[in-house]
Amino acid sequence: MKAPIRLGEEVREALDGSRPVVALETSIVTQGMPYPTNLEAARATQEAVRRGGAVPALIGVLGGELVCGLSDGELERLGTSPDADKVQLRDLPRIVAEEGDGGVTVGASLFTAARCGIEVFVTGGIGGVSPGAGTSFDVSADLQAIAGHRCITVCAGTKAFMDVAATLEYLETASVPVAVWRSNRFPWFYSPDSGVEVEWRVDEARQLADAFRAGRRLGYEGGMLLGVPIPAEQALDAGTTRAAVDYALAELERHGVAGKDATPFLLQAVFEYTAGASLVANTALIEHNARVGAELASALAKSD
Ligand code: PSU
Ligand code: MN
Repeated sequence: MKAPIRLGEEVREALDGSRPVVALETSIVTQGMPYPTNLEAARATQEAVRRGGAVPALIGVLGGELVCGLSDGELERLGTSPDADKVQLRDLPRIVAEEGDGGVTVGASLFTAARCGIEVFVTGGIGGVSPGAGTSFDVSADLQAIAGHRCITVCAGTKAFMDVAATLEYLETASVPVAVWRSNRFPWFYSPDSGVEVEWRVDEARQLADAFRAGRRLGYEGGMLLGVPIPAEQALDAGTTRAAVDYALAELERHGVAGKDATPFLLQAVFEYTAGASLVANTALIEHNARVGAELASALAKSD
């Protein structure tokens, strides 16, 4: 049997030397963005991590091998493969056994990052509590994974078509500390402000690094969440986000799409409604998150 998780060489060296590493997901590459933007965005995100002084670790499944630290060739293979699955945490055992290919969601990425000892993970937007969750029970598995793995997730909020207030309620129930970067309100993915207030604002990476360390000393085993508002000059205005989300949710209902296909469907509907502007914003926000994530990983490395 192969080793359960293969580390990319650069990632292994960085971890061995206790240098900062930032984990990255790939469901955004295989389902979240169209080719070739998916590859361009993944490369730009890795570049932003490097500029911030950390080593990027793209996670994915290739031929049944769970890899933490995909090479550029492997990224390209994943981003052009028509058979690449969306691998949620529960899909990992099956896809590995079937020797399949797949992009990993936030949940599956956090599982992998935590097992490799990586403490910072960057994504665009996390899954959340969907607006119809009261009857559909559609609550993303990302939330449980954030609660259950000792890693800080850096995101621009939950995806805009989720119920932000309900998602934050869920995270409170799950005892996940939620901080927002230089703002008092949780971000809204394509737009900087969801209108929902949070208790914890951080203005410097060190503040969050200190809290993470404190949690570790106390024996806190869970994760933390950092919401990073998209920079205003790259954001969609709130009215556009609202209208695009309403349109996408109506389309979802009209087509009866549910389960793991819902998120890719909604992203595509928002893309169509905004004539591509959502994709530009999505690329910008993940790059920005990567910069903040690298700062955070550096602060954590220093505080060890
Ligand atoms: N945000 C994006 N694009 C994406 C996703 C999030 O802008 O593709 C992916 C992430 O991988 C996230 C997943 O973990 O969608 C959540 O899916 P679901 O809502 O089905 O749990
Ligand atoms: Mn869902």
